[in-house]
Amino acid sequence: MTERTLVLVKPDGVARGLVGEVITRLERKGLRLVAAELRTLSREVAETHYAEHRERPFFGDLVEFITGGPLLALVVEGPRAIEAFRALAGATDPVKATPGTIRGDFALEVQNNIVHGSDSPESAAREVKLFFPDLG
Ligand code: RTP
Ligand code: MG
Repeated sequence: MTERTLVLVKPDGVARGLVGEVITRLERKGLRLVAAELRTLSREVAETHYAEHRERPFFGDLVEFITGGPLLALVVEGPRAIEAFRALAGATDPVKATPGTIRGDFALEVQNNIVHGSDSPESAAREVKLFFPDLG
């Protein structure tokens, strides 16, 4: 069954020139791009996107980080795309992420972990709508 997920190349990934690397990896896997936009998030969109973490001690830093420069928002499609992209991304903490994953290969700090991928069908539906409200 085809599924859609929201992928972000976070501001650290864009600043480090890793956009092509991320897109190459997901296309090589067989996932397909449906939408793409380079944009700098407003505080409001960032706080909505990460609302589940509102009470966490790192929330303020996370919002500063994710609004701190342009990011690349992607909608990606394919069979079990949500799980497939999370597997490509690797564990949240890049030091624990397996080498061969995006985080495992390119990052060292938990906040600056290069990519985001929706974590469930409910999150994907909410996040795709937040970033691309006009997508059919
Ligand atoms: P994401 O939502 O960005 O795809 O990452 P995730 O599911 O793997 O991890 P999640 O628990 O949802 O955390 C969201 C993002 O917050 C930052 N973070 N910082 N300083 C910290 O302890 C900490 N913990 C998480 C990371 O950027 C993480 O991806
Ligand atoms: Mg998450």
